[in-house]
Amino acid sequence: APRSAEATPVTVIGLGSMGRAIAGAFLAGGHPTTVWNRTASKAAVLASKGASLAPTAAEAVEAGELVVVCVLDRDAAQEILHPVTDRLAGRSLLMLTSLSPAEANETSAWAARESIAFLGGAIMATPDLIGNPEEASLLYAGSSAVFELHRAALELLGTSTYLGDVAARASLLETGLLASMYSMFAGFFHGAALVGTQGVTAEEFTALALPWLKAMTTFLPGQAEFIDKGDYTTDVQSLAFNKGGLDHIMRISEHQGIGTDIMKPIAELIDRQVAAGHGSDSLARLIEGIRTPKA
Ligand code: FVH
Repeated sequence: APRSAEATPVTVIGLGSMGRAIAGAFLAGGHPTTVWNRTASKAAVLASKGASLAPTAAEAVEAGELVVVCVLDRDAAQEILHPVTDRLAGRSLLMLTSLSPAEANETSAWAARESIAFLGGAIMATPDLIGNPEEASLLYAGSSAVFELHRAALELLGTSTYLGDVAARASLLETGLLASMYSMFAGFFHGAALVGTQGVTAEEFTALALPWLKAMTTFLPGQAEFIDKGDYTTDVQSLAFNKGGLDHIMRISEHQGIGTDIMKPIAELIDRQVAAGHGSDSLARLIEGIRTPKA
């Protein structure tokens, strides 16, 4: 795309598979884009698309109003950024390196001490999805000024959601979303193993699982309401009712000779709540058992 006079100069530090996709999206959006990577050869394709290659991280920082860092982890990011702290002062720093919530808050506090405007981010996408707003979602937390100032550039990467000024939030929400994803996949794998004992293929199972799971997601807002109110009173599908369902799954799974590693913890969570006298409450009460792990 032609470079527009108004497009903010951006810098991308870290050209692994994600950093290359990010820099590519900025270039496609017409932003003057400077890149730096420890292994310089990874910048070649971006150079052929018009990126400027900075010989050092310091020079890369100086070229960008928005400096995006997407390297392996916090230690790698610190190794690169701490020696160039003075050059970052007065610029916008967007950290797209995966950080824990505590690391995100520490990085934000460091940036504040050094007069660096800091925005933390979490990428809910794989590199091939970057640039596609329907598939790629990015979560941001930290400086609202940085988010608003560079919003148009950020939208080039994917759908952008700002979560407030506490930097830890992006990482925390990312982790919650990933936990939901892994448990959904694990449940699907359990189901596929179970039906496979009677020769049903995973493909056949998927054709039924897709509309089923989609229909089940419509119950999530109702579950959220129970949780947020802290009131699990219900007259439908109580924990006692769901205990019957889980006992059934455990029995059939054992009978069919497959493992119960995925389902057992769910059955145990239900058992604990029922044993504590909450059998008539909603399934959403399981969150109380998760919040207070078994001693
Ligand atoms: N790829 C993905 O699907 C996920 C999606 C969710 C978010 N993650 C996070 O993004 C960060 C980068 O991930 P990546 O996939 O680009 O990772 P790699 O392809 O392995 O590239 C790693 C880059 O980090 C550089 N690097 C590593 N250690 C150092 C260091 N000590 N000093 C300087 N740079 C370092 C590495 O450089 P090089 O090996 O090419 O020289 C790469 O540029 C990550 O936080 C994911 O969790 C991606």
